[in-house]
Amino acid sequence: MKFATKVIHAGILPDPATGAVMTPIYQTSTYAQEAPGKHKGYEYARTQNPTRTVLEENLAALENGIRAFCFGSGLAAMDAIIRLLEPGDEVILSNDLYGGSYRQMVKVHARYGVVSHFVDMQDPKNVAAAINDQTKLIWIETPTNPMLQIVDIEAVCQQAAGKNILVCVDNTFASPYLQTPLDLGADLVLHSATKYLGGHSDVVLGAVIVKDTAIAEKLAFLQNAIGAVPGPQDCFLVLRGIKTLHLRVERACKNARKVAKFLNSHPKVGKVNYPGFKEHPQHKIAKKQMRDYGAMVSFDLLKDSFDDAVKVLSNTQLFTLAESLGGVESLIGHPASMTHASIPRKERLKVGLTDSLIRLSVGVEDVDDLIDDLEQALVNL
Ligand code: P1T
Repeated sequence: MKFATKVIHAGILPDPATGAVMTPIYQTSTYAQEAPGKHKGYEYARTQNPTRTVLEENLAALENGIRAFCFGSGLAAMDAIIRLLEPGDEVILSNDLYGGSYRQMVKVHARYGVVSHFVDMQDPKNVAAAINDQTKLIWIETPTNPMLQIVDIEAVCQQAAGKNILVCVDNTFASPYLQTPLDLGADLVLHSATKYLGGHSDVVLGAVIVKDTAIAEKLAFLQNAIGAVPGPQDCFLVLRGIKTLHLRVERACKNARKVAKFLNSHPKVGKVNYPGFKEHPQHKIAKKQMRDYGAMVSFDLLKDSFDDAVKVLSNTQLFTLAESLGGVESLIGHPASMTHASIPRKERLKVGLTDSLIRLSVGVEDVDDLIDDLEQALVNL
């Protein structure tokens, strides 16, 4: 099945009980049993829910995995993955990544003995240099949030091969329409389905997709034992969003290309981070592993001024100032004070996350209106 067919049909059949074409929202906490242990495969809704089952089967198909597990948020999904590890185990992560992922490793898992190393993954050799006998997991974000660096998934997986090290790719920024990391050698894929999968800024949900039965069994146990599961209505919303994933992402990528070009030639703008530019240091890798270059763009101002950044952020009319990304509407954000505020300034500056860095999630509106909006916000600096 091709991608555009999978989003609509994979794992989705008319409801067996009624024929309902749209997956029903099974708003129930429990299921009637005929006799103890005699039931239809559903016992209690933390363990299984039919709406969630359909979403999990659809996600497994989109990422070319064997099973998917849904959680109450992207960070809850990350927490389940880290709980595959033992105290003393070490994790190597991209040094540019979502602030909440950094905070979870440094402020939560570190207390239970899981050690994090943050390295520049733009060069896979840096990953190789950080591997030791305790390394059990490599955590890749690509494109990275918010600097839009690209990590060569295949090359990093080769560094981990044969060493009993799992590789997880946070595929939130790309979505499975643009990139399928399991095909490139990764063991796990994480999604904040809050973003492109949901696509309408109306739901918070996370997912993990795997290709190995033994890891699937461990995650199924953790999902039930810890219980950070999403409700059926949220699963329904993500399922509905996924049906148009390819159309939305295709259009958003097209818009982002034009927005990035506009910014790149603007006299008030400094560096524009967008993997679609030939000058982007990993453009060739992006071209190799992605279908298109995504719809996230970040840039700083020629004069690195926090006050000027605040002016731009406060003056856009169509780009809404808000955290999050991946919805149909364009958003604008300030990573240093918003999504990445939990990362110490010194660490942020190391990857180029300046005080004036502005991040755009380009939506599916008419791109001329988006460009006019940015122009009027930049013109009076
Ligand atoms: O918000 P949640 O569903 O828990 O997902 C966390 C998460 C994980 N991974 C990446 C790459 C992310 O960007 C996020 C959430 N990010 C934002 C809210 C943001 O504005 O960047």
